[in-house]
Amino acid sequence: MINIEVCYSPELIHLYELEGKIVVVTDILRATSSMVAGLGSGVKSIVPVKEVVACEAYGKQGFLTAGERNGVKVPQFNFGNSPFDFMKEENRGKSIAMTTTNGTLAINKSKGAKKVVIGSFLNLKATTEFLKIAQDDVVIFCAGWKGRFSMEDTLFAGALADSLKEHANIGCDAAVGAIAIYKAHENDLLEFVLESNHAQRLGKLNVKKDIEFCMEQNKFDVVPMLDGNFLSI
Ligand code: 3SL
Repeated sequence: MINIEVCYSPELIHLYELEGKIVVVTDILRATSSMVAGLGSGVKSIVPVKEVVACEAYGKQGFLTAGERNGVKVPQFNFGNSPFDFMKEENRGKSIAMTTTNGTLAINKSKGAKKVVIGSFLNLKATTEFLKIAQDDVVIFCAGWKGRFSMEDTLFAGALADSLKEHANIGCDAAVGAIAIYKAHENDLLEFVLESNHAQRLGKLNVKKDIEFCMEQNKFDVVPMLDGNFLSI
């Protein structure tokens, strides 16, 4: 039986053994939702980088550039962090360099794992099926917000752990807690997330439609995976 753990923050990931395991990175609002939406809509690859300057360097090599700081588009980039930007027809077949406050940082902190995959509600079922077949131990890694716990990532961790629990050992209290929070709110997920700190932050930036879209389930049958520095499907 596989073992499932949940890590609530990049500040805690050093406490987890990643070697030989699959890490599922999640940043529901909005980085991993945008990645799934983009790659599921024909984007060729995404390079997640930690810093704006690294993204700009990829831009000079012909990559599209995307990302935010504090939720706001980096001015010199092609687009910000809205899933609707990533799904644009004109991005098909293109490669995007992306940097975000928390999501791309978490991906870069996962690189010691056997495999790093990208999870969101948009590809929940596909991620579940992938993990059932892979049969490796799993760490669900919540990107959080600047080192803090975030409700939307925890809900996804709970949903994913819950969907695997008949095939897995729930290996830590963080996973038990995430499942309990998810089960308490599985029928009012969007309403509950709209009350979260980050949804409130994004609400001030006028991107409620992004939040609603990121909470939709199973719109994409893809599991983006990191190969070197590149995410692709
Ligand atoms: O922190 C991140 O990675 C972003 O997803 C944050 S935001 O939703 O774009 O503000």
